[in-house]
Amino acid sequence: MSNQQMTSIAVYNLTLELRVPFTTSFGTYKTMARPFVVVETADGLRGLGEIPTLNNPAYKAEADTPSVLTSLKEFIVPSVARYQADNGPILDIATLQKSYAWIKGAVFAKSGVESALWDILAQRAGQPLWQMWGGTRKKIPVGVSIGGKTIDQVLALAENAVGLGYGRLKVKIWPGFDVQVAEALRTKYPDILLQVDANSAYDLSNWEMLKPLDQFHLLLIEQPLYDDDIVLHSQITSQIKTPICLDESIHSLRDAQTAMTLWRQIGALDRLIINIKPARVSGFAESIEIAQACHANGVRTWVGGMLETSWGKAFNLNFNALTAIELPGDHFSPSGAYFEEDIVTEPLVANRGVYTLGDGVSAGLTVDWDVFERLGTRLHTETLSYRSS
Ligand code: OSB
Ligand code: MG
Repeated sequence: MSNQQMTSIAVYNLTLELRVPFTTSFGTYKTMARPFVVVETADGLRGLGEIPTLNNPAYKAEADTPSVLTSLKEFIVPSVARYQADNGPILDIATLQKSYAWIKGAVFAKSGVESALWDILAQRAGQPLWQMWGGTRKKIPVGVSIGGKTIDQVLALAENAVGLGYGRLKVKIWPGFDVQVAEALRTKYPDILLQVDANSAYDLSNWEMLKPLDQFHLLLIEQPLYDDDIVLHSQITSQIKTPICLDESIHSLRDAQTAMTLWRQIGALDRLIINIKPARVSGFAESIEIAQACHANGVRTWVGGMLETSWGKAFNLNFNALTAIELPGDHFSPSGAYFEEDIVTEPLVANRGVYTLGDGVSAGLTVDWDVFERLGTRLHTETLSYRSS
């Protein structure tokens, strides 16, 4: 027991090159600066947590690399160190969460430390993450997110994705690039599961432009309105048939409960869907609670992505083993591998649109630490002690 304490927490920043640029309503991304947290323990374990930031805060606040690196270095890592020094070894997730609970926000930054500790706990237990998390589904249907600048690009990416066997397409839309995109995809793929993501590109003056989407039997429209809004999204739900999915505006179980209260008031819980991005809700512990609470209320969920490396994607796929999660997630790139170079020894592969979870320990993958070190810079290391009593 006393040899399981954390001995250090290091913060890395990796430079990752997307093979194909990714375009959303808020910008195009190609080179990503991506923080990782490495935790080491006295019993010789090393845990790795990815923080799937974007380079700037165009998606939402505190989801950008500079803010996450600052939160980790200035507040979160010192707070974990101080807590362990004062209270003894941090050996479980609840205690880790307690060690930085006083820090408001910083959900992405916190999630990286939590993921690294999950990796350590799974290694120590000799179990896959899906088992640690109570998952039982081993075959995970895989969806893709298509971010193209033109209809031709979108159709090319869709063709590639369908060719790779993926059975669910999500496409990025914005004002002037919406109904015609959905129509082009629906015409070409009459039966595929199809959904759209606006990343908060519409407002109260123009969201009604989305009403014609109702004719394309879409699974959902993701975050059409403001990134920080839940209330107005519930109000427009009564005026459109396609279910509304929240992404940006959900940070916690409490936010999900707020949404459920609002949608229940309009009698439309079946038209509320929640995208669970573990980093956006501070980690997998909160994600599990959200998945279970939504499922218990008839609200469907799915696992969102943030262009993670295979390491981050494998965590998300393990989480998708929970049967409470009903819809396919954003787990694979429509164009094959996401990055020019990834940080694991074996690529993730889905077969005919289904990823099969194995019995491998933790994420079920092996980190290629040589590649990790080559792509990354270690920015900060904190040595942890604790007071033995
Ligand atoms: O809104 O879901 C989103 C990527 C970056 C930021 C926000 C989003 C996305 C995606 C990509 O849609 C999902 C993926 O394939 O990882
Ligand atoms: Mg989204």
